[in-house]
Amino acid sequence: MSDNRPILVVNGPNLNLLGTRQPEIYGSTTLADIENLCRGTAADLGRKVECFQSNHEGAIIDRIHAARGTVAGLVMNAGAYTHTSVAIRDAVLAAELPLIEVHLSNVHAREPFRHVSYLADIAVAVISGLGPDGYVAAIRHLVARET
Ligand code: CA2
Repeated sequence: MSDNRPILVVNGPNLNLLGTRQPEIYGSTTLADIENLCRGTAADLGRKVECFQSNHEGAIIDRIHAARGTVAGLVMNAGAYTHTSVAIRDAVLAAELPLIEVHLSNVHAREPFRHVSYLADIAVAVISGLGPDGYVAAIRHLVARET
């Protein structure tokens, strides 16, 4: 059955800097561009997104807690916290939300510490290396799997 609740899009630390530095890795798209892309993708499917970005682990955890029962799913680029945070993993488990883990870059083509994810095994899917298209695919998939 289809779900009318919004999809939560969370971006973690330093992703507010997108489009300003390291374009060779992360491209020239800004966070605002990505959030607008997510809004447009959801709108095409008759849905809404709620977008949240924070550089603070606790703030991300609080936002995930608040999402329990109120959103249909979670698209999250937890940035570097992906590779370190048991606490964010535990928050996703506690919130009981379907998660798609997204990364702009292909983390498996980068340093070994980026190959570790505390989220991948509790995610529906991991999308890494598709740039902003990864967010689009994640939203589409979360909506498609409801039916
Ligand atoms: O590829 C991704 O999306 C990452 O989640 C981005 C994180 C990185 O720690 C992960 O390993 C992979 C870092 C985001 C930093 O974003 C910046 C953007 C512009 C300038 C500087 C950093």
